[in-house]
Amino acid sequence: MARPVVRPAGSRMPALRDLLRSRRRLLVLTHNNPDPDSLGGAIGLQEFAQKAAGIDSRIAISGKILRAENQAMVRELALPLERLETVNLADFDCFALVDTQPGFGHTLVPPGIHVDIVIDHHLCADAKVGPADVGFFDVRPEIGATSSIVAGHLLDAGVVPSAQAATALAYGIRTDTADLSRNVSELDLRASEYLSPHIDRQKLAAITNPRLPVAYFRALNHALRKVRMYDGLTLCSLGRTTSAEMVAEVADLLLRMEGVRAVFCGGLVGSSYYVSVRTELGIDAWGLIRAGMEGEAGSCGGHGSVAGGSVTLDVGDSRSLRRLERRLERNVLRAMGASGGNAAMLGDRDD
Ligand SMILES: [Mn+2]
Repeated sequence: MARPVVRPAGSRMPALRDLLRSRRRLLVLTHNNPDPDSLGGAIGLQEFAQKAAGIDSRIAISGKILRAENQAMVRELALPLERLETVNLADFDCFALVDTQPGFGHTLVPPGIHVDIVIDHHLCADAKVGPADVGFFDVRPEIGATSSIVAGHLLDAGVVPSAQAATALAYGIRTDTADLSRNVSELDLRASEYLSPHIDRQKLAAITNPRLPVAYFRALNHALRKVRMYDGLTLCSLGRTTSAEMVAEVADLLLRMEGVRAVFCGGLVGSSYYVSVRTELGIDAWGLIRAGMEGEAGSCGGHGSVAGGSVTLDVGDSRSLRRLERRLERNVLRAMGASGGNAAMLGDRDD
């Protein structure tokens, strides 16, 4: 499959290929509740292992595939995902993490395994490993999507991507960069161009616009009633909600509101309070989420205009939830230099 290519100077591809060639079987892991970028990166790395290094691999996930679009991605592209708890780790002599790093709050690395490959684009204060601990450590916060980094390695190896890998990688890039409109680097553009002729357009359309369950509209309706608008800043705590994805989705939607420069959204799922931050160009989302979660027992990560995190609530009653919501709101308002007294509500108005 490989054809000769002129590789850009400084490509890290040969190091990845050589490491994989020295192993027999690779297991690719993502963060919990994998999103399109992590799934795209995982499928792309599987393709790289097969076509550039000639080794077999499998992909194991933990948590659930939550968003309707992400479920459609798995279904339409027939992604070969297995549950981490059903995989026999002794079958593998190589382990990779994509779109996350060991130590991140939303990532489960099974005890006793050594991670050999880390490919990611997040900044995170909780990172437990660095380049010295991992055979191939490729973390580039300046890149919009992990899928772009993986596609770059396929490109540098001269691999012609399958429709499955090209479509998955392209959808990963598309979701993490909001259609190449935010956090975009030269590599994101180059990767998109490389993948474009190999994408299954029909499947991509089916993934982008899946039917949505009634429960989705109920959760959205509930969320919109909780929106609090300050000058340039919009906050929304969904209270108890269906999934972390719902929190992220509401945050994406609210950033589109006229005049809004930053969005801070949260919602409780089980005993975890998930936070999503979205910002306009010029406001650092990671800085804002760190300011918001100051003093809380939680973890967060992000890059550019997108950040996410979670806080564990030991007592998940509504009083502790409300107290947490108030603490976060106070911190965020202070960080944005806004005053707490003048919120406008979106819901419960007759106009
Ligand atoms: Mn990503």
